[in-house]
Amino acid sequence: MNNTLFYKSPADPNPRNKESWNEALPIGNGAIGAMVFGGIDKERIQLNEDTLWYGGGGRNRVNPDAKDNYKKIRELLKEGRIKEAQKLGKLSMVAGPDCERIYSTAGNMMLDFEEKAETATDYVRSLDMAEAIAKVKYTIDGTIFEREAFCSEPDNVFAMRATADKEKKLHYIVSLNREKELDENKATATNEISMTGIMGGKGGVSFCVTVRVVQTDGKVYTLGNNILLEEATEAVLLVAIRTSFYGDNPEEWCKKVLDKAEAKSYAELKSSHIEDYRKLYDRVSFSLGTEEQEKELCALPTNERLARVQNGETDLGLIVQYFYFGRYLLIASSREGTQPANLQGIWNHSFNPPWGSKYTININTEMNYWLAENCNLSECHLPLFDLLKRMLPNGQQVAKDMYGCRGFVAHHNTDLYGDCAPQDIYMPATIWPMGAAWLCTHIWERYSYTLDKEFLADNYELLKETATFFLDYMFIDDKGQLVTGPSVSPENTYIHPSGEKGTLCNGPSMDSQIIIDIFNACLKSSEILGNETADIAEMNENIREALKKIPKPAIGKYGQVMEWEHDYEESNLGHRHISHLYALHPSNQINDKDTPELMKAARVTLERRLAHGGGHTGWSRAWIINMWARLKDGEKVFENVQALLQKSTSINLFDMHPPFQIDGNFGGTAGIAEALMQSHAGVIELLPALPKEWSIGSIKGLKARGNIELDFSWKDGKVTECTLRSLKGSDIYVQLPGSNEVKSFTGGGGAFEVQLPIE
Ligand code: FUC
Repeated sequence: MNNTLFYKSPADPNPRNKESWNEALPIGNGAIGAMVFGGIDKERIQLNEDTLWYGGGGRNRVNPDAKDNYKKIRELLKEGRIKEAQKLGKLSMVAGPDCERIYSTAGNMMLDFEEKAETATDYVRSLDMAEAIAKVKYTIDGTIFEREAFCSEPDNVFAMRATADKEKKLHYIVSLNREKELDENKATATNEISMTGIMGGKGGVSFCVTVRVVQTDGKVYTLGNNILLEEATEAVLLVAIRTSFYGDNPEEWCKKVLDKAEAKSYAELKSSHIEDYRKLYDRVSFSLGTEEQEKELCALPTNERLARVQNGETDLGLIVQYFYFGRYLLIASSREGTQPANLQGIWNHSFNPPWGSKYTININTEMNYWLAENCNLSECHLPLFDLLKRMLPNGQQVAKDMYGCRGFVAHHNTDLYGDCAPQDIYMPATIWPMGAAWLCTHIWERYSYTLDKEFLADNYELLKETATFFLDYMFIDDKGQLVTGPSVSPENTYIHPSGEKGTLCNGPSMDSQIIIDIFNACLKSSEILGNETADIAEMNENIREALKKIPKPAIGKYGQVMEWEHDYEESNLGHRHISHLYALHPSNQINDKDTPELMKAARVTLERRLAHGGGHTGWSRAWIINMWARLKDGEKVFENVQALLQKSTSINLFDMHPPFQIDGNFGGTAGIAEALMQSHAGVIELLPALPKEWSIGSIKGLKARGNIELDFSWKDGKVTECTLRSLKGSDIYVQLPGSNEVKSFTGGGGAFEVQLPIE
């Protein structure tokens, strides 16, 4: 039951009701996404396709004056002439146009039924996360109506089967609509309608959405641009969506995909979908509390459970569901060969979504993938590296044109086309040359978990080019340290000793921390790959020299980790970004073995932020959970998981920035895993930050670095059993809660498994 979200009433299917979208249930196959409302007289299926963006790629938006001015800005900043620096930055470094491309909805598929909503009884709609199927069921005049819908990865379609339990009671009219960029909306066969268009902006993709009604005992025909189904007992509705980004002729592609799907029975479509999905989903199972506790609340609809938690109750099962939902969403929005999960995964109803529903890469996109490795969905991580490869040539051009440097740079956003120039005219965020670098730390992260050398070799170029950029770009500042600049500590504001407020600065701490990770990843990768040509050897030598001069995390006057190179006051003490704790999480530069003093400082930092209202966005709260987990504070993990559910979660369990932003879902799931197991410090630590409220539980299938999969259970906070599988034969180092002893196990070369002796 913990795999099912359910509700006793529909989400209002009226597209004018913007609120109810956050009550609908998401399904997806990585490329196609749908929000299922579960309406009675009307059903709305809001559709998405992950390459349906405005405009094309290939624009060079770089401000031609950047190259001649960015070094002047460094000097102004050194001299404390903040206002002048910011003015020059705004005029000479902001790109034109200042906005990247924007993601869009594919539109709505509406189903009109003859029955009146008020006459329905026994209504229930649900999302079965174990099978990735959305379901609706209700009774009208003694007839039970049911629908179930899924997005199939193997068959590339949205499929929905509707049934009535009495013969010939099923009737509906299907139509498609979208408000913009619509060229055609018409019947394309006796059981098929289709809409096509071209997205605005130079090089915009052409798209096609095609719907077909098949496998029915009823009458199917079209009138205008509607499909009518009459006197049926059952019917299957298939939808294909495609844009020219993936290949020519989306219309033809949709037809072919539908022909293929139609040739299979619904049962076949469904079983291949389930089989494909479960290969990923079934790897992990999780429970918290006793079986009785788990059963107790399962009879309550999800919205009621959430309301209870929002009233201060604890619901361990809902935490498990939230964890499952994060994994579910990643599988549904990021499959091999599709686009990475954007700010909304793939689910977006708007033509002008918040922040363009792009890839914001000063935290959000990275957070989307924090769960990919430790929650055993490494394949779902892959689209991110495809995007990075698409960014590379653009980022090389930007490095050259904007900074006169070699290598690869991107700023705080990117889009479908991998645009790397600055985004917006927003001084706290826009001029920040670290986006590609932060994303590239994921290359090393994925390698650490999988030990997949082929993957590392395939992505090494990205690391090398990123490092090359910083070797060219960094400079020695007034403190004699090698730093970035002009840059920002996303998206915070400091107060200069002169009293002036500023965002643009030299040497924000986060930048140095990310570069340290990139440089180390480069050195380690070339050692592993044995690829030291003369060029690479020279670069590695330069990296080693540079590393000596890059500032390490330092402690400021309040005992906090310093956010800037100088110990400035911050103007907003409760700011949602906590960028300077990147070293604590996701990086491991601050940890209790090597840097205990910095661990204390990280705690002070977090407490200061929270005391002043930090964590007010969903993603900020999710990051805080991960940070408390790294600080080994179970109670703070608990408090913040509760707060995430209480303040930043809508009834469909979507994370609310607000508005909906998927990062908090993914970051929240990653943080729950991080509380149960960590492996960033070279040792697998079991239950490093277990809240006392979670004192009984078990988890199967988490992943630790070194390609080690583990299952363990606990009671009263103590591990009762644990199995570790070293899938590539790497040594296992493991530590039980409350003990400093590290147990080590070595295999005979290949994969091996150990059961932990628990005293
Ligand atoms: C960053 C954050 C905002 C928001 C946006 C998409 O700029 O500061 O809170 O999440 O990305």
